[in-house]
Formats: sequence, structure tokens, C-alpha cells
Amino acid sequence: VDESRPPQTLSERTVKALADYILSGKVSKIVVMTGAGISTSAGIPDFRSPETGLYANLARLNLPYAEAVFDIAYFRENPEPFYALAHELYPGKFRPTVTHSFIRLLYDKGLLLKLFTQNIDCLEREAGVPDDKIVEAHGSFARQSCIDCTRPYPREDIERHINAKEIPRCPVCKGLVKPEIVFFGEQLPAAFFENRTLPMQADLCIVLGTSLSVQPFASLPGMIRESTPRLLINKERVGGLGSGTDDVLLLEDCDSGVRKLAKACGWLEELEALWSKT
Ligand code: CNA
Repeated sequence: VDESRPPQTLSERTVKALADYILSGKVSKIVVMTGAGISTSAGIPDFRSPETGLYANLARLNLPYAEAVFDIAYFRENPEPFYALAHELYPGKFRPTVTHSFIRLLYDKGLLLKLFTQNIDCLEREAGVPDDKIVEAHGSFARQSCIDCTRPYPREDIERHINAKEIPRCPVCKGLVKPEIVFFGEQLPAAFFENRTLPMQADLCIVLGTSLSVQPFASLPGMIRESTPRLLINKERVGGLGSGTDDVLLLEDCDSGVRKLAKACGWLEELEALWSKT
């Protein structure tokens, strides 16, 4: 953190000062950016954590390289590893974390401008963040289609196949069916590009549980205006956060970090109550 440049918006670079700013009435457009680290406490492994991450544990799938499981060219040749993983990760098996409920709380308070998520687990929706507030930058399991003729494929059919450890195929052209998760080598959804400059309007940015190593998502925190506060809650420092004059870093677990912020805002009981109902 560059201590030589004083904060412009906050009184100091602390959670207390951030809470004062939020409660001052000057904040109504919070942009939240999330990654796999917000779902690890729900039991879904992230990609890149050294021992617990998916990439460290994919050996059993006999992949040529870990990312192949999400590579569209590889999937065409060998869809089995992806479907083995989909069997483990399919939505419905996991409960949103208190961090997901915190984002919902921001929405309930009318403070959420947009949530940009890289996650495909749909836990933000399950926590009650409405569809029109979410940009699923890497797609999600919410829809699926044929990779050849692009026909949509019914949800109940893919669920049945995934549960039975079978690989679904298009009933019309026999092409492979794939959940609309963005694989390496595929375009991001139009919604990402349509909303990409929205962070410029934000009066606060909160980045949670991401290594910010995948572009173009990783460029989003850089769209925030110079004097707008950015909070990073992550186990490690990422993406140059901390270099801005009004950046606040909580280098710790997301759930404990959001609880600290909620407590400083006087929202902790409300947050726990919301989460316990989820
Ligand atoms: P990543 O590259 O695995 O990074 C995760 C980051 O979160 C790392 O910096 C970790 O240190 C940090 N982290 C892990 N656990 C915690 C925790 N409890 N509290 C605080 N920080 C934590 O994941 P990214 O999301 O940055 O990478 C982008 C990929 C991962 C996207 O394409 C996702 O689709 C993909 N992914 C999603 C899920 C999911 O939907 N839950 C799971 C695994 C991977």
C-alpha cells in the first residue's frame, strides 16, 4: 500500500472508515466482483489454491493439463472429464455462504449496482440476488445447449444425465450438449461486454475471493474511478489492489471479512438472520 498518497474519499484506509463512508448516505452504487474464493467455504473447491484447488486435484481425470477440463477443443474430443466434474459441482448440492448473503443484503438495502461474478455455481441467485443484478461473466449452469447446432437443451434432461454419469447429446443433431459455462477458447456472454463500463459509475467497489488472473474479468477493478474506494477481501493480495489511494485490504477469509464490514456498519445481526434463512 502506497502510504505516501493520502486517501481522497475515505478518512483513512480502514474498515471503520469504509463503514462511515457507506453510512454517510453518499454510497448508492456498489459494484461487487467475485470469484471462486467466495464459495470455498460452501465446499466447492476453487481453481488455484495450492493444495485444495481443483487444478491440484485433477490428476485422477488423466488430463493432459489441468485447464483442459474447461477447454472447448479438448471437450469436443473428450467430454468425460468435464462431466465427471459437473457431477460433483452441479448446483443444488451446496448452500450459499454468508458472503453470498452479504451481497444479497447490499441488494436489499438498495446499494447494489451490479454483481460481476466469475462463478458458475449459481449460489448468488440461491442467496436471493436477482437475475438483473448479476453478470455471470463466465456463464453458469443455469442454461445448456448443443455445441454444434446451439439448440437449447432442457434442464431436467441434463440433470438426469449428470446424475446418471452419462454424457448428454442433442436429440436433433447428436452434437455434445454443454452447460453455458464459458470455456477457454469461447467468447464471454454479451452481458459482460454490455456492462463492462458500469464500474465507472460505482461509488464503491468490493472485490471478493478471486485471484484476478483471468482476463478480461481481471480488468474490471481498473475501471473504477481514481478516488472511488475499493475493498479487497481475499486470502492474498491480487490484481494491484492496494495501489489506489482509497483501497482497503482485508487479506483473510471472505466470510470473516464481510462479517467485519457488516459489524462496522451495524448490520451483523441482520446479515446472520438473512443467512440462516437461506
Ligand atoms: P481462483 O483463481 O481459484 O482464485 C481464488 C482466489 O480466492 C485465490 O486468490 C484464493 O487465495 C482466494 N480464496 C480461496 N478461498 C478463499 C476464502 N475462503 N476466503 C478468501 N479468499 C479465498 O478463482 P477465480 O475465481 O479467481 O478464477 C476464475 C475462474 C475460476 C472462473 O472462470 C470460475 O468459473 C472458476 N471457478 C468457479 C468456481 C465456482 O463457481 N464456485 C469454482 C472453481 C473455479
